[in-house]
Amino acid sequence: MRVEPPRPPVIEPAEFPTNRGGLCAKGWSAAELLDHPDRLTTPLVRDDRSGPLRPATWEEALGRVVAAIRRARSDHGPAAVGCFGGGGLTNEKAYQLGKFARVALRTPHIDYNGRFCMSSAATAANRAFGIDRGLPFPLADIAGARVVLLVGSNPADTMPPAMQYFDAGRAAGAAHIVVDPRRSATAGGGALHLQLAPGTDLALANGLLHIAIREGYVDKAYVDSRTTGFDAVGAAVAAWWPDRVERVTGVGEALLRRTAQLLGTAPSAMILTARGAEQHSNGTDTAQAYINLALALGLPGRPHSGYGTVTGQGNGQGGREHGQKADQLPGYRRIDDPAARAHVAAVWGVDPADLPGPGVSAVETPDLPGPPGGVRALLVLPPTIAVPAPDRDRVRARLSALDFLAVSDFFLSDTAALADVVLPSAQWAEEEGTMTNLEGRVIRRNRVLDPPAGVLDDLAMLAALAERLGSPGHFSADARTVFEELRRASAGGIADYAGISYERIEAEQGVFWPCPAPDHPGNPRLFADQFATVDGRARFIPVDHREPAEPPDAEFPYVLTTGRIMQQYQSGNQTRRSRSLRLTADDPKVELHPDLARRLGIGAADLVQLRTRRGTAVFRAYLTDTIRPDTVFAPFHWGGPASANALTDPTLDRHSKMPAFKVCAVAVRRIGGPDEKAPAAPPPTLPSREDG
Ligand SMILES: Nc1nc2c(c(=O)[nH]1)N[C@H]1C(S)=C(S)[C@@H](COP(=O)(O)OP(=O)(O)OC[C@H]3O[C@@H](n4cnc5c(=O)[nH]c(N)nc54)[C@H](O)[C@@H]3O)O[C@H]1N2
Ligand SMILES: Nc1nc2c(c(=O)[nH]1)N[C@H]1C(S)=C(S)[C@@H](COP(=O)(O)OP(=O)(O)OC[C@H]3O[C@@H](n4cnc5c(=O)[nH]c(N)nc54)[C@H](O)[C@@H]3O)O[C@H]1N2
Ligand SMILES: [Mo]
Repeated sequence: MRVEPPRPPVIEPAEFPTNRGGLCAKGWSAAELLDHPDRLTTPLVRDDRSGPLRPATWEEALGRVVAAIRRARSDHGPAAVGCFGGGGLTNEKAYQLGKFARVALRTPHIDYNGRFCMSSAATAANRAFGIDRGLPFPLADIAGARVVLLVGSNPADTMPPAMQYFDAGRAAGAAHIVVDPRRSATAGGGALHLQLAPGTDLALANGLLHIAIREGYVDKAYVDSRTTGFDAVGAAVAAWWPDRVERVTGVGEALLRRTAQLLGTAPSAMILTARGAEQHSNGTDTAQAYINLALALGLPGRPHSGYGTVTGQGNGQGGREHGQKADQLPGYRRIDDPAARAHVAAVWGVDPADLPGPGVSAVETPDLPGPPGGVRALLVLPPTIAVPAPDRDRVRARLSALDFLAVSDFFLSDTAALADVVLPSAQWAEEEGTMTNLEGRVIRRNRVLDPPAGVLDDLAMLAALAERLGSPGHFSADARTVFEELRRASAGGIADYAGISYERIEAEQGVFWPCPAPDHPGNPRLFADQFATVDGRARFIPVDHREPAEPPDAEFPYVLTTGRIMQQYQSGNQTRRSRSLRLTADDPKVELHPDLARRLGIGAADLVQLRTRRGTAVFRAYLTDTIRPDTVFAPFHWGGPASANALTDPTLDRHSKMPAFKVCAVAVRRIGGPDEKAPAAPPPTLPSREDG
């Protein structure tokens, strides 16, 4: 970014090995948000629950947070205070928040929005490989893969700068097979499109492995020398013969055989999953089934080959490594491992016996006000909960039932609008730190601007709170100092950053973890010789398909799936405020097949109500033959009346606690014509601004 006084700053392309100067529309327009009029520049407090938020000094706001924490602790014990973090935070902030929860608050209850994102694939990769690094190879390797199976991933809309590597592979004749209920922009340019019914990805994977075994595509030497447990998986897929898979998934036998043949005979092949396959109540087992397939074909560790999950948020990878997960300590250590506790406690200068144990997961956190011993006071660092969590109305009710809610953000989110205290935070260009990208490459975020007057960054805010709480240990407000501590805390762990420094990141354009020592080169490609398991072998784990929790029935006859559009980001708290993005996508649309629309009497651009067992939401109809006729697709970027998460199913994956965002039963009906006003609610602003 180039900053020339006066503002606004200008974003320009730069040579960097991951994106090679490419950004998406949201990146190019991100500078618009730095001095946006909605920007929070002073803390806000509420004098009583039904009253409005009003500006306050930092002294008053932090005083209120500390008083609420003390009250919850003395009335109900330390576990009555909870923290909620996010994959948008820098490594330093995620690390500091995890430490703050365990040391300053002494609560087990901290979790983060990656629970809604990465947790299924992370759990599966840990089980199979003993390590969870989203891509175990650089993004650029995709260009060299002769076959790529993309399962529930739409990078053309969700990661446009990554598409150059897919495009390069396609131009060189690679076959890309896309598994998606929609012919997405990514599927459109691929060789094959498997348009399966939502929630049937596991049956598809088991069916492909079944064919691979039958047709002799299994790499026996690899399976014998590098893995364990193949026989049990072979037995588990024996009953998934192609015509049964066709009945369950809706993908024809010929396409299944062709896919297995392409994967099984290619000199190099990659299998990539993303949220379409993972955000299900069987998401972990589904990711596992694709790992089983990759292992049987001998892919992980071979050049331009392997299994990977395409991580989402800017720091989705680093955000899941350094302790803001309920069961985790820095360096991807387990909080229930005595050796890990001893190591981290020594770095933090506390007694290991004083560190709490594992807490509950993100979706369960707002449930806690109910039972005795539950969370009464919650500190939310970045994410928005009220928009991205499943079954929104229940979540909102739970948040309102808390004794105290504090939120830190740079714009008033739907969640912040419910808070007792709102703390204004710095934005990306105004703070230093590191992020770890989807390849496991640790990169720098440089500070090029000062935050607006009155704004504290999150590190300084946490340090101020820790001091006021009289916390043991040291909480620095300086990102470099925190990173130096993170290096020591992660040393010897799975995600080992001990050898990474700000200077090396700068000089080497990022460093891949694990990097245990300053003279270690970092590790761009994992698994060439061994896996991170105790015996160095990867694990096959048998998994079986289960029906989605909520199959369609007479009252809710269709399948709802949700996801992203190119121009909006997540809860929309940032992108819905961007003038240039609003010009192109401010009208929440539900995708319907024209045949379904005709049957329901719905025309193009009509207003449509979606109804599920949780609630209702209103979207404008977008008719497209790229979607299955039994399925509708709604983006989740809007709150208010167009909230997809008023509809979604909160059933959790039993291993990862991931909600079933990608499949539930829905009823669809027309409620108005194309002239009726769009249902998009603007993002929340301060009351004074609404008045004037
Ligand atoms: N139905 C449905 N729901 C979904 C999904 C889906 O596919 N379907 N996907 C899920 C997934 S994968 C994800 S990742 C979640 C994401 O959903 P959210 O967690 O809601 O993600 P964001 O909108 O990025 O929220 C981040 C908030 O933090 C603020 N913020 C960003 N950086 C910082 C910072 O450094 N400090 C502070 N204090 N604030 C910051 C932003 O302004 C924003 O308000 O949604 C999940 N919800
Ligand atoms: N524009 C934009 N880009 C983003 C984000 C954003 O909010 N907006 N968020 C970022 C984040 S946090 C994430 S996690 C990534 C997510 O990136 P992706 O996983 O690519 O995004 P989604 O749109 O959630 O889902 C991908 C595809 O899954 C398909 N799908 C739905 N149900 C199923 C199913 O049952 N099976 C299969 N196989 N496919 C299914 C959808 O049709 C969709 O095309 O994107 C990142 N990039
Ligand atoms: Mo995500």
